[in-house]
Amino acid sequence: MTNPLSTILRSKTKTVEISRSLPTVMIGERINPTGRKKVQEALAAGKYDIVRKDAIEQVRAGAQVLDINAGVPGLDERALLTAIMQEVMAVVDVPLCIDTANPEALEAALKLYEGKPLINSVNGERRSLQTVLPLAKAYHAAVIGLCMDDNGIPRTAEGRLSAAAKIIQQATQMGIPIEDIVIDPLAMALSADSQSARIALQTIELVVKEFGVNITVGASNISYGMPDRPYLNSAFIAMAIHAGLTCPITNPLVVENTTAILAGDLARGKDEDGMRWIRAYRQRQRAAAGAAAD
Ligand code: THG
Repeated sequence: MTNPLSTILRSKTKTVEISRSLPTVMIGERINPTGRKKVQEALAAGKYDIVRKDAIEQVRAGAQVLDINAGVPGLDERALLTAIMQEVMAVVDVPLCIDTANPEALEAALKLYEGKPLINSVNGERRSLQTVLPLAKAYHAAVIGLCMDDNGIPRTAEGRLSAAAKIIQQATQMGIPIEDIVIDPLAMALSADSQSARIALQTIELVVKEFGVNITVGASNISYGMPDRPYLNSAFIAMAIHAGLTCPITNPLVVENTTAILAGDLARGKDEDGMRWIRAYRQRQRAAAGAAAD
């Protein structure tokens, strides 16, 4: 096993370290208008109160990084992404994960950001490598590399390892430190392919063994189209932590997600004396008692 690498992210005043020898870092997924009609309508009307609430609640629930996605059909992504980031930075001070496939929006976001963000994402396609990696380098940002290339998403873990290797090779050749690359194995819906979670898990194992880099994953993707989504997501999260996941993109307001992360960390020896597990339990007890008293 390669030594665990440390990815450092920074906001104006906070530093977050992601490493396999530290507890798992939760990246909050909720600032994402995709599939949220009400949020799309509010943003189109220039209303940002939902965004601010989503930011505050996720950080309160333990998110150490927030993913920011501003993809609303028909709206200018560059203007919307920077506006959302400013709203978020006004209410919380955690590092941001800039979730866009639009290079102009990405550059505007990087220009604006005070700190060291995580770019979400680059992939192994020629055009993506050529546009995103120079931006990551110029702005000293960390970057998520998706395990796909010009031929699409490989069907095997070995194929995805090759896509990761290509991204890591090109990035490091340009002078981006390997510890600033976070690999996403790509978790796809189990409803479309019952092997998708297994392939993602195996990809994590191979990439960790070969490179020791940090690993993210969109943890709720696998349950898309299935009933009882939280149970599937939480089982997958715990298994992925065992495989080497270090910073899932997930909904911190769902207790099955936060407990799966804490349980995975405790089971992997990343929670000394189980203190984080016990503290989270007590917090939930207090919250329940408070709610009952209201
Ligand atoms: N990898 C990387 N980035 C990603 C993904 C990934 N960014 C986007 C996505 N996948 C992760 N983010 C989300 C955000 C929301 C949901 C799923 C993934 C989601 N939303 C609810 C739904 O569709 O049912 C609706 C909103 C809600 O009520 O919470 O599931 O894979 N690098």
